[in-house]
Amino acid sequence: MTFKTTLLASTLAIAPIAAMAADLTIGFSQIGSESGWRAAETTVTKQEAEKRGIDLKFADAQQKQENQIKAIRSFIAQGVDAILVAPVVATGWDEVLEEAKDADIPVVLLDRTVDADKSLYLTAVTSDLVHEGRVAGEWLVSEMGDQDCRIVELQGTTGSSPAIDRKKGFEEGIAGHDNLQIVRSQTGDFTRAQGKVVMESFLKAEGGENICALYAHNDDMAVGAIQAIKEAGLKPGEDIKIVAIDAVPDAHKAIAEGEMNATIELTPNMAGPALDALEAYLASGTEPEKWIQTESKLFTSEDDNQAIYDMKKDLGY
Ligand code: GZL
Repeated sequence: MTFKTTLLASTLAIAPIAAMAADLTIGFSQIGSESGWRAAETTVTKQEAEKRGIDLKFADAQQKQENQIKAIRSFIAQGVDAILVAPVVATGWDEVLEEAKDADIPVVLLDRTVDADKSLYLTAVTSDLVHEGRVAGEWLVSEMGDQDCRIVELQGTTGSSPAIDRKKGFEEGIAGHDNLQIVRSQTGDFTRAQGKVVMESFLKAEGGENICALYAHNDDMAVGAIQAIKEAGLKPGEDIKIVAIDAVPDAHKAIAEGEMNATIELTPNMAGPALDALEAYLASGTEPEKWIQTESKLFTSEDDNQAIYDMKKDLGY
C-alpha cells in the first residue's frame, strides 16, 4: 500500500472511534464529596468525558451504597453504553454487577476495588493501596529511627478497599520495628470533620504528650486532626509527626508550613485511563488488563511544597 493510502486508511480507522466516543453515553456513580481528592476526581472525570465528547450521566451517592446501586440500576434502565463506579465499600456489588453484565453494559471501577468476581467488571483503575500504606510506614520508620513512637491511626471509610489495604500496607511498613506501636486506630470516614473529632478523642484518651505520630488514610482527615492538635496546645508536624495519603493542595500547604510531614500522591485522574480502555473495548472489543494501576509518589518537606500547592490549587480539589 502507498503511504497516502496507508494514511487515509489510518485516518478512516480513527474516525469511527472518534465518532464512537462522541456518541457514547456513560453513567458515573460517584461516592460523594467527602474529601478534596474526591471533589478533584469528579472535576477531572467530567473534564475527561467532555474532551471525548462523551455524554456523562453523573450520580452523587452521598457515601451510601444503596444510592450507588440505585444509580447503577437507573443507568442500566437508560441503556447507557458503559458505567463508571467508585465503590464506597468493597462488598455487596455482585447482584447489581450481574444485572449490568446481563444488559451487556461494561463496568469500570474507579479508585477503589470490590470483592466480586473479576468477570463482573471490565477493569479497575486504582493505585496500589497496600503500597501507599507501606510507603507511609517506611517513611515513619526512616523518620523515627530507634526512637519509641506511639502511633494513632485515622482509618478511611469502614469496609472500603483503601481503608483495608492502607491499614495492611502501613502495618507491613512498620513490621519488625517494635519501637513503633499503633496504640489507637479508628475510622474518620475520610472527612476533615470526623478526622478532627476522632483525633480529639485520641488526644483525650492517650494524652497528647504520649502520642508521637499520626497516620491518616487520607489528607483530609489529617487536616482535621491538625486543627485538633493545635487546639490541644501542641505543634502538629513537630510534637506529633503526621503522614497521610492523597497529596491534596492543603497537605502540601501544611507540609510547607511545617504542620505536616509527608503525603503520598494519588492522582485524581482515574477517568482518563478508564475512558481510553472503554473506547478501545467498545470500538474494537479490546479487552484491557483487569487492573490499570496509577502511580504513587511520596512528598516530604524536602520537596517544594509551596510551588506544588500553587500548581494544584486550581485543579478542582
Ligand atoms: C482512594 C480513594 C480515597 C481517597 C480519599 O483510592 O478512594 O477516597 O484517598 C477518598 O480522599 O475519600
